Amino acid sequence: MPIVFIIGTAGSGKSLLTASFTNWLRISQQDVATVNLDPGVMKLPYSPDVDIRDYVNIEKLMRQYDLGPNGALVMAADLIANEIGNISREIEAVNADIVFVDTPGQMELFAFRASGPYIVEELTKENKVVVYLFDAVFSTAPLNYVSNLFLSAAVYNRLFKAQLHLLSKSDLLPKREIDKIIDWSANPKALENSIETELEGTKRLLSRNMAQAISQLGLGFSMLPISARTGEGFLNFNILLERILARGEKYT
Ligand SMILES: Nc1nc2c(ncn2[C@@H]2O[C@H](COP(=O)(O)OP(=O)(O)OP(=O)(O)O)[C@@H](O)[C@H]2O)c(=O)[nH]1
Ligand SMILES: [Mg+2]
Repeated sequence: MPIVFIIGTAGSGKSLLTASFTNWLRISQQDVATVNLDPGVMKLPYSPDVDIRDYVNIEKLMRQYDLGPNGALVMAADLIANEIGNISREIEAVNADIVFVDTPGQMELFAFRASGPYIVEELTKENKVVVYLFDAVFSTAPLNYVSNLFLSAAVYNRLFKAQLHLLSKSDLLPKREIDKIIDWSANPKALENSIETELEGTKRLLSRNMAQAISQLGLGFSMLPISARTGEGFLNFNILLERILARGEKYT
């Protein structure tokens, strides 16, 4: 029962992808479970089989400890870590073929505090995969793209699980824009060319150095366009997931 963590910056499409991809898998008769790990979410586009809001209540934490929303989310992340045994048992009891975990909107709370990697490590002893979403709309400019690349490398560095990369909301961009970003992901020279032609001054220098640093990390990198609205890319996403789970590939 592998566990797939859907991670990405705020609003990158984690919850809608969890909803529509698990629906798509269910239509092809797969036994799928969903877990909501976002304690602050008000409304979800799916009914989670396991819901962190049954364990921690943000509004109650804000009232009880006189915290603002972010303080309460930090506290919630630590409380979730304390409940990890119970949550794991709940997931195991669902007994699905594959489990999709929708992570909190505030990615930095999940990936960059101590509790996030602990949760990823301890949430059952099953095989884990991280799916990192690049929001297509925010990836068209080379500097934004390279900054997000850095974030994804930082997430890999923190969680250290097999990680695959999706270009989410691909339906919102014309095909030539999508092709350009996919080309950047597959071909460092193409990214370098765009940095040299589209940017100037400090932005060019910064992007060039960041792109080179990522390249020197030696992390293999390719990206798949996907749309949680149209279902585009689902078939290829599923093939990639199956491959990564079968072979235990690291950073793809
Ligand atoms: N057109 C389009 N819109 C999308 C897609 N995926 C998500 N959205 C929209 O983008 C917004 C954010 O989507 P969510 O799924 O809530 O994103 P999220 O990453 O879960 O957001 P947080 O949990 O708040 O960080 C919503 O308005 C979605 O309807 C997509 O593939 N295509
Ligand atoms: Mg969400």
